[in-house]
Amino acid sequence: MASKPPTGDPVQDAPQVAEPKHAAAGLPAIGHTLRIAQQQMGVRRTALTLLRVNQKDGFDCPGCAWPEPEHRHTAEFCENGAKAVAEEATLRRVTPEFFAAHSVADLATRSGYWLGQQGRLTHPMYLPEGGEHYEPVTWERAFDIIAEEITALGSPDEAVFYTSGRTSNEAAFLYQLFARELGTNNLPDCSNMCHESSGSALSETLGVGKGSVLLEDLHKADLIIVAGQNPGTNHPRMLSALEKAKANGAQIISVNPLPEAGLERFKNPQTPQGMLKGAALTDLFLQIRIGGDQALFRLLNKLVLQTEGAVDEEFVHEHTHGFEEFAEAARAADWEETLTATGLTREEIEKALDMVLASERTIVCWAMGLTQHKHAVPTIREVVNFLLLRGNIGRPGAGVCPVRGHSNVQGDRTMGIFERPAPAFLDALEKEFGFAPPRRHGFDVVRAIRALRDGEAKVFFAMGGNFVSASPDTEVTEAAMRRARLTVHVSTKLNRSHTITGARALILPTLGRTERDVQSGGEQFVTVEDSMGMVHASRGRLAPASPHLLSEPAIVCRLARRVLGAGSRVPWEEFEKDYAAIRDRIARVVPGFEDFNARVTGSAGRPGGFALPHAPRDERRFPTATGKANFTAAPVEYPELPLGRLLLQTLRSHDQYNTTIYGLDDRYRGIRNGRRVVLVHPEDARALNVADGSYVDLVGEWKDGVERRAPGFRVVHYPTARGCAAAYYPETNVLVPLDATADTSNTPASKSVVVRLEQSAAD
Ligand SMILES: Nc1nc2c(c(=O)[nH]1)N[C@H]1C(S)=C(S)[C@@H](COP(=O)(O)OP(=O)(O)OC[C@H]3O[C@@H](n4cnc5c(=O)[nH]c(N)nc54)[C@H](O)[C@@H]3O)O[C@H]1N2
Ligand SMILES: Nc1nc2c(c(=O)[nH]1)N[C@H]1C(S)=C(S)[C@@H](COP(=O)(O)OP(=O)(O)OC[C@H]3O[C@@H](n4cnc5c(=O)[nH]c(N)nc54)[C@H](O)[C@@H]3O)O[C@H]1N2
Ligand SMILES: [Mo]
Repeated sequence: MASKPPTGDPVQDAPQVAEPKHAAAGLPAIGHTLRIAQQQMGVRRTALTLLRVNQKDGFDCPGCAWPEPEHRHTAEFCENGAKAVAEEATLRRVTPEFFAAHSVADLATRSGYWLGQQGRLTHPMYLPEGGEHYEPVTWERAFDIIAEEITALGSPDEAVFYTSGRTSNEAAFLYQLFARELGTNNLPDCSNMCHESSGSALSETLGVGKGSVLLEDLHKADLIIVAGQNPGTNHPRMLSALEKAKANGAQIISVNPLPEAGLERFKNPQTPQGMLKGAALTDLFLQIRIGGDQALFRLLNKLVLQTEGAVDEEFVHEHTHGFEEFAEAARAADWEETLTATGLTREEIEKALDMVLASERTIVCWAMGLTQHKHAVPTIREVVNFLLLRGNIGRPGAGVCPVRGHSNVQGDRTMGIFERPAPAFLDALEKEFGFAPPRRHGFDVVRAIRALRDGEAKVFFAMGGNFVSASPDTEVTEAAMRRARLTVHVSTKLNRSHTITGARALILPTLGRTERDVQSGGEQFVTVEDSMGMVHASRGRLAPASPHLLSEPAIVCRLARRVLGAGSRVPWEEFEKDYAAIRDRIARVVPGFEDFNARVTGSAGRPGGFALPHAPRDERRFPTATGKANFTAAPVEYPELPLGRLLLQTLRSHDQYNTTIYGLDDRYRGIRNGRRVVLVHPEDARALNVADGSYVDLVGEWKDGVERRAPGFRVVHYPTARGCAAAYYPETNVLVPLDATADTSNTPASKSVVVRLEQSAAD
């Protein structure tokens, strides 16, 4: 039997703190996973479901975007993937009776954890203007309401269509098609808050905004640098790849303000040796100050340039542009400034240089620790400079590896979910469907919030996600949402975004990855693209959480038919009936998807799927403005830290998936039973006079002078880099100013927030 959801709230947040761990995974991880899974699903369903994750005829793990090895054991699942599955396949239900018992005002006082624990949404629900409770509504009426509000707009650009990264290729393609036939490019997505900085930096320098390595490249590398990423928690299956790379002789440098357990040692639960002892992963740990990465790579580049024979002259000459200007900037890199920016020692940087020079094949992996800073784009460009110098792009065992978050966030972009679509993509849509898509750029996440705040956007529609909690500047974002005429969420689970609504609101419940999707044309499957550009099928097997759910593609098709009417050029009915018809169109519009249906279903469909073409990786061809790989030379930046302040990064605990909270523990960091903790170096804590165990308010300081306060955080003395602090998101999103974003990519700078600590009133 599955257990009942918690009833009381706020759930008692009373953090207990022990020593952080030095290894990830292993037996306790599996025990812990099964406990969480069985609470949600019961024993039988747990066994049935977990066996299907990432199998050839099963569903794609909704956990993360890390790719699948070609041969995998039946029981190979990771702890956090299993938690993501259990969260979706839970037996708990949120029914119309639940909404009758809880007003929206009541739900708005609940924690995100409590909301998520209530279970799966079962019926479409409607909150009428002035209403206090959501009421059940038919699908027809729900689409009528949306059509009414969209038709009343002065322009289609007053509607915003958000996407989170679990949406399948098929649903994403239809969704952008609907928005564009309606007449807007307002397609913000979670990528805007995630790897947008990677996309911006990579498309400018390499011509493709995606990673250039495949899984097998990791196994062949001599050196893997993992910067700004915590794979032990967020991409646990990556640890197996790092273990294999090590076994093949690779060295690993980890660059991080925190000593993350997963990168220290990996206890592979799949092998007996791994379980006992575990493999040490990191050979060199560079405990960098927050935001110091650009300075670090710049200095390494200078040192490489100064080393006789270290530059791959032939590659630079043949394939790159802008070398001289870059080299001049790099030569000006200064040791003193770099030591200040990074907090590292000269010896550490020299040790790193030796490893760099000894490596013939180098890969740099990164995630949010690099992308969510004001200078994120120049930082990632500097990583590209670093790889170009030694010809580490476009050959086996080398390249750029931005490790994506949501399981299909990369695929959604490939399908056209983007507020600034390439003209070639729009041309292809126009040719295929015969309507003229809008060419004006749309709103990204931050601009969408401003538009809602300023009354320029009036309808907000979300395909998944939890916009209100994931977005920065919580108070500003919530006020912006409340100004909307209509807010609509296509969701599997209850979350805070359902409680902070426009004048009218709808919740449209949908099928999850694990569930069987039957349409009038028969049983359907969908496809996804992983972090390395591999496309494969995903087929759910469980009975849907409720008979009233519609799939995401069906929701878009019915919505489009209702809103666009007979004038639409798109055969929506045909698409809803059989998703193969959608894939046929994708094959004609999106390069790399030729013969899509045959390749993804036929005998050619390997378990890992098929690889999308990637010109820099496959043929050292760089589709940039110059036709070459571009070196770039930006001034070195790093965050300024006023005296008596700390630089706060907002990150994930081990028991959460973004805004979905699985539990209150962060096991590897030694924290239990609470999330309102702030990790501070003991020396900094002493200087600031905050004892371990005392309670403080985190107070943001930003140039607009507005006070942003997150109250009541327990101080934890923790071995982070000096001057730096860490606390969990989404609780700390109140501190991230809407206007504090990365240059070029406009990604919220949620990894470098200047804060002061104030003794909490109640302490
Ligand atoms: N279980 C689980 N899996 C997930 C997610 C989840 O929430 N839970 N989220 C998914 C999503 S959408 C994403 S985008 C990924 C996120 O994956 P990660 O990027 O690993 O997630 P974060 O917890 O934000 O961790 C950021 C890491 O960067 C480090 N860091 C912070 N600032 C800096 C810096 O200035 N320089 C350097 N070098 N390091 C820095 C932090 O100490 C931390 O180790 O994970 C995906 N997978
Ligand atoms: N301060 C701070 N803010 C951040 C970050 C940070 O590191 N620090 N990270 C940013 C990043 S990297 C990201 S990606 C964003 C995440 O932003 P989002 O993607 O918007 O947020 P999630 O928490 O992943 O969304 C969870 C919700 O998705 C719904 N859901 C789950 N599965 C499905 C499905 O299959 N279909 C549908 N329709 N709905 C589903 C459920 O209702 C659930 O409540 O947050 C960003 N915000
Ligand atoms: Mo993400």
